[in-house]
Amino acid sequence: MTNNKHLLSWIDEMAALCQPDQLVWIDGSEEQAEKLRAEACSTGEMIKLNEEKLPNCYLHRTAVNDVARVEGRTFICTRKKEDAGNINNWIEPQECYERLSKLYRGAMKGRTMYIIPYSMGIVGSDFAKYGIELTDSIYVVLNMLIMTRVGFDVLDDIGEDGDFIKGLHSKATLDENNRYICHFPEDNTIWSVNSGYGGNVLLGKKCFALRIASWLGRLEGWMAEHMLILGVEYPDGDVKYISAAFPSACGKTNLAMLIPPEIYRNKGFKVWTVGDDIAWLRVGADGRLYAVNPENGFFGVAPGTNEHSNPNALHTCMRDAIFTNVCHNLDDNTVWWEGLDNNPPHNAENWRGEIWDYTKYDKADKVGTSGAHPNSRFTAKATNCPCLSKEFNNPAGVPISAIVFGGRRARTAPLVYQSTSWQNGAFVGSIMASETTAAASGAVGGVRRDPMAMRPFVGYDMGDYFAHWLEMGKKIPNAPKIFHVNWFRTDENGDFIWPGYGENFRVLLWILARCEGKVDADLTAIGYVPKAEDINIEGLDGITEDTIRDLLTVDKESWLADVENIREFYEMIGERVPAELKEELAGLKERLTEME
Ligand code: GTP
Ligand code: SPV
Ligand code: MN
Repeated sequence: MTNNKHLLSWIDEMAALCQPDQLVWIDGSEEQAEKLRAEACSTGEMIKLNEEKLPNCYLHRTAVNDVARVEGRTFICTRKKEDAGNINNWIEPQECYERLSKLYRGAMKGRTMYIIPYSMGIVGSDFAKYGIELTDSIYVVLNMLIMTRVGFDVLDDIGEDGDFIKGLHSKATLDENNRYICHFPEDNTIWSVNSGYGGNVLLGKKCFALRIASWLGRLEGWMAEHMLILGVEYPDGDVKYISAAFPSACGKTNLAMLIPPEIYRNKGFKVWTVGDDIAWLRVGADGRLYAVNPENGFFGVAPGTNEHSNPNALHTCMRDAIFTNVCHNLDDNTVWWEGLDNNPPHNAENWRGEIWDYTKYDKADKVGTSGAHPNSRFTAKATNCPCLSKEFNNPAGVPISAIVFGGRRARTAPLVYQSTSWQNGAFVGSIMASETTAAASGAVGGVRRDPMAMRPFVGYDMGDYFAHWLEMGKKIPNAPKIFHVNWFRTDENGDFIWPGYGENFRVLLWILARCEGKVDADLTAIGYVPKAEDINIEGLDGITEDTIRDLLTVDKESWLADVENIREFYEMIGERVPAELKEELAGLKERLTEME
C-alpha cells in the first residue's frame, strides 16, 4: 500500500495507543463498502431502508447528546495561545496530547481501527490536499466514502515523503464531558474523541477543509472559506460563478441547488452546483479568483428539504445516501422529516428511536417533540445531484464573479447590498451577524457575530484572518465584487417577508448585473442598494415594488446599534484586527450619523 515510513510509524503509534483488535485499510472499493454496510446493519449501527423507494440508503442515529458540532469543545492547539486568538478555544498542544491520550488509551479494544486515505480535491491535482483518518466507526468510514475521494491512489500520490493531515477519531465512550475536537495546525494533526456526529468526526470537512486549510491558506496565499459555489447559466450559454458564505443552516445548500423561477426557466436560465459548503479559492493565471469545492458529497440539513424548497437536494439523497437522526417511517421503511410534506407518518420512530406521535409536535420544542432532529442530515453523493456543474471535477476550479455574504437577520440587513471596494467588502464580511441555528449545540435564535460565516472554523487568530482577506485583495488583479444578502427579514407577525429559495435567483441576477456594470444602484451609508424597480417581481405572488422597497430600507437606528456591537466584537477579537477595518467601521458610523 505504502512505503511511507512516517505514515506507517504514525499508524503504529496510534494503534499502540488505541489498541484496536485489528487494522483495516479502506481502499475506496464498492465491494469493501458493501461489506461494511452489511456489518453495520448486523450490529444495529445502521438500518437498511426500503430498497425500492430509497435504493442503497441507510439510516443512522447518533447518541441523543451528540447531534451537532460542539463549538465549546473545539480547540485550536497552537504553541502560542495568541496564534489561536481570542475567539477560538485553546489548549497548549503538549497538554492536549497528554489529556486526550488518556481518553484514547485502549479505547478501540474489541473494535477495528479503519485507515481511510482520502483527498480533499481531485487526486493528483495541484490543489488537492491529502489526509488519513483513523477511526473506530463504520459510520464515519461510509460517510467519508461519500464526502471525500477515498482510495489508494492517495497513498501513491503521498509517496514516500509527501505531506498529509493526520486525523485520529475514536467514539471512545461518547462521554460528552470528555468530548474534544482538537486541531494542531503546526503538526498537521486533528484529534477527535467521544463524538459520533458529522462535523465533529468527518475530519476531512470542517476540521481539515476549513480549520487546518485556513491556516495553510494563510501560509501559502490562498483562502479556505465556508462558501457554496454556483454557476448561473444565461440563455446564450454563458455561465457566471458566485460563491456565498452563510453561517451553518442559513441556506447554502438551498442556494447552491436553486431552481430559477418559471419565467426564467422558460427563457433558458439555469443554475449549476459546484459546491454547497466549502470553497478553496486561489488566484488564477489570468488574475481572477478561482474556486474549487474540495468535497465529493453533500452533508445537508434534512428538515425543510422538500419538492418545492429544494427538489435537487431531495433527488440527490433518494439513492446511495445515509440519513442521520431523521424520523423512520415503519410502515414502508422510509424516512421523514419536518417540512418534507404534510403527511407525517403515523407509525414511526423519532430521531431518538422512540415510537413517535406526530400529534404531539410542538414548534416551540422541536428537539423534544419532532420526528427528525432539527439538525438531522443526509449524506449524499455529488454525482447524484441533477444540477451538478460540469466543472465539478475541473481541477482549475471556476472563476468567481461575485462573493456573497449573508445571515439570518430579522431586521437590520436589507435584502441585498453591494460593498464599495474589496476592503469595504472584507469589512462587510467581518461584521456579518446571524441568528444561531441547530447546527451547533447551544441556544437557537440569538444574534451573534459570525465573520464570513467562519467564526467556528478559522484555525487561527480572527484578526490575522481579516488581515489575510485584505492581503488577498491586493493579490487579485481582477477581484470579484462583494455583496451581502438577507433572505430572512420578518414582518410584525414574525413571518419571512421575502419568499426566498428559488426566488433568490432574482437577487442573484441583480448581483451579476452589478458585476457587469449593467444596472444602476443607490449609494447609501452601508453601500450600494438596488433601486426597487431593478429587482424583478414578475410572477411573484403578493410581492409589490413597495415590498421590495421595504426589504431594502436601511434603518439608521438599528444600524447604529449594530455599529456599537461591532466595536465591542472587534475589541473581543483583540489587537490584531487590521486598522483598515477599524477605519471602515468609523466611516460607517460617520455616514450613518449623517443620514437623514
Ligand atoms: P450547513 O450545512 O449547516 O452549513 O447549512 P446550509 O447553509 O447549507 O443551510 P441549508 O441550505 O441546509 O438551509 C438551512 C435551513 O434554512 C433550512 O431549513 C432551509 O429550509 C432554510 N432556508 C434556506 N434557504 C432559505 C430561504 O431562502 N428562505 C428561508 N426563509 N429559509 C431558507
Ligand atoms: C455546518 O454546521 O456548517 C455543517 C454541518 O455544514 S457539520 O459538518 O456538522 O459541521
Ligand atoms: Mn456548513
